[in-house]
Amino acid sequence: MSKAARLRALLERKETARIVGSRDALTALLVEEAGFDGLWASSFEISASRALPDLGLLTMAELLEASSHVNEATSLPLLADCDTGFGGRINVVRTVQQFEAAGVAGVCFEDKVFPKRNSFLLGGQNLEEAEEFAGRIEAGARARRSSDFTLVARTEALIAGRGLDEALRRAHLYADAGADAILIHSKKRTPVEVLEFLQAWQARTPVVIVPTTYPHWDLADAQAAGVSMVIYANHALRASVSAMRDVLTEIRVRGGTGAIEDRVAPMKELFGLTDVSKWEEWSA
Ligand code: SPV
Ligand code: MG
Repeated sequence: MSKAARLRALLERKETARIVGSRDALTALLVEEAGFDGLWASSFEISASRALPDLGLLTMAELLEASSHVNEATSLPLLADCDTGFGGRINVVRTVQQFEAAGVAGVCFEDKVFPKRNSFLLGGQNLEEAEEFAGRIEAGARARRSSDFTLVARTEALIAGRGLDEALRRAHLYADAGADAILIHSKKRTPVEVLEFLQAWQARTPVVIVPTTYPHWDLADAQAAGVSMVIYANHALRASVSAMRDVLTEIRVRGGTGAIEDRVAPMKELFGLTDVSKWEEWSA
């Protein structure tokens, strides 16, 4: 089964799938090792790992390169975060062509105006006109070579404070245009507005969520409510930042690495993760 077919099967199965934000190949390996179903090439994480804010600064080629590294590291399917699609319809078409050719399983586009701002930043959000965005989805759907390649349309209507009716209107337009799944994003501290959306949506397509601000919503409850896929979008990066800060402070304060030696992964573990013995067989 191709990675694209596997992503599609994850979205269509009964059990809620869980995918994890991965900014690089090593993160992807750890996500696979931990037993998750797939990967999310997060524009927030990839930007942050280059010390850049998530403001649509990275080009399509930069996100494609980072996504390819993530994709090649494991056999898990990758859903790539392609922000607003880097322009108009023709840019979405080329994005679909390039990501599909790279073996990525699917792409996600969001209905904000370029350059987008991360959904959790304070301040307003500019939504793209719904019909214009639907046109991009329609063009992207036509541009793919394999019908298994997944197109996720993400509406930011709730993030922009435009309410449930507007979120539903947009989601229906995007599904009419050929989106395979809808990502409904919310920045509320509870899943209340996502639940309202799910109830009204009636499973017209699979629904994807990013529960960053409502982390206590039980997976079983999300599944019962009809969520097809959960994205843990940024936790591996945030865990790394916390761990690196702690260790670096301690090394500086203590004047050496002795005290933290048993808190960092042994070199042997990295040799294993990077498959050094397999590579050395080539030179033997
Ligand atoms: C990302 O991880 O880049 C996302 C999710 O798009 S969010 O940060 O919630 O916008
Ligand atoms: Mg993003």
